[in-house]
Amino acid sequence: ADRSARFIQLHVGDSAAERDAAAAGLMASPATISPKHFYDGLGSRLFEAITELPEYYATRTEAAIFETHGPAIAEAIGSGATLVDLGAGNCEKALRLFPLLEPRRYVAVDISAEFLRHALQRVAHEHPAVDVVGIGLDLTEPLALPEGLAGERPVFFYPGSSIGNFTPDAAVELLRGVRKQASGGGLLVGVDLVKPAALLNAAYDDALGVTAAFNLNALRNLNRLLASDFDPADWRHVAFFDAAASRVEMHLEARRELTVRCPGIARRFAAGERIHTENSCKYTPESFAALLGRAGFGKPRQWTDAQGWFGVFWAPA
Ligand code: AVI
Repeated sequence: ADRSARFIQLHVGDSAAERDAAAAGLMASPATISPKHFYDGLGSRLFEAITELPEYYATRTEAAIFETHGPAIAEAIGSGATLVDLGAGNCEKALRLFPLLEPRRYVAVDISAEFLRHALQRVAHEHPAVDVVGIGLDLTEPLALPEGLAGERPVFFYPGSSIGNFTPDAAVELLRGVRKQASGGGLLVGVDLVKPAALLNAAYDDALGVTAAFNLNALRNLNRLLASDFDPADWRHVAFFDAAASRVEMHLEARRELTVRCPGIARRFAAGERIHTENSCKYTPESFAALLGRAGFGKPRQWTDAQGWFGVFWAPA
């Protein structure tokens, strides 16, 4: 018989605090929009499209690492754990691990609750032996899973280099929280590695303009949250690798002088002025192992592709 997925909403979006934070980012100099505002239903679908772009190597390179080293990774981790999928999206990556890890329970966490709910219906239908639980949560909020949910041997799964969207200090903070809840288990995490700037620049500024649409969609989401009047047509997508900071930065640049208005706020932008929307930090195998150490994890195992473009780390808690 089918089992249905349970769903728990831990963080409710559109709260007053979220609006205040978004308004403060808009008024800041330089202005900022948190990358969490990319991911409404459309944004999640645009991100799925990004992962299929020829320029965006990350998703397929990570998948190839799991394909090649799956058995070794499974041997390091063991089977029958609770798989806690951080930023589950369409759950596809975790589903590929099911035959290797044979989890008892699958806990999928994502900010885009509706998108996740939809994906989990399929997971529960296709894997009736697995206890499937969805959690609607913004990972910029402290991660506190309901008591007992992670089980005795929690395996946290954080693929896709989403950890790169936090600054290193914020990443350590997030991973410390994960480690505390992963006791008896550990963290399986995918990390994008430093590579030639031309490859990185193309990956974040693709020829079809899908990444540009993904970036601009944050303005629609902000309009919904703040009742602001951003017109995406006034803004240009900008993305570049900053080698000194070891990160790709995404920005939206005003095509002309303009003023964005919402209740109680008028923010003037000069032509060419930018809103910083995302950092995507790139690590070396050594710098990421050091970051895991700062978060309190034990010595990690790591696997990479032949070109050394992407790394998968298993860090015992
Ligand atoms: C989700 N995250 C890991 C993506 C990245 O590569 O930083 C988001 C993204 N931004 C632009 N393209 C993809």
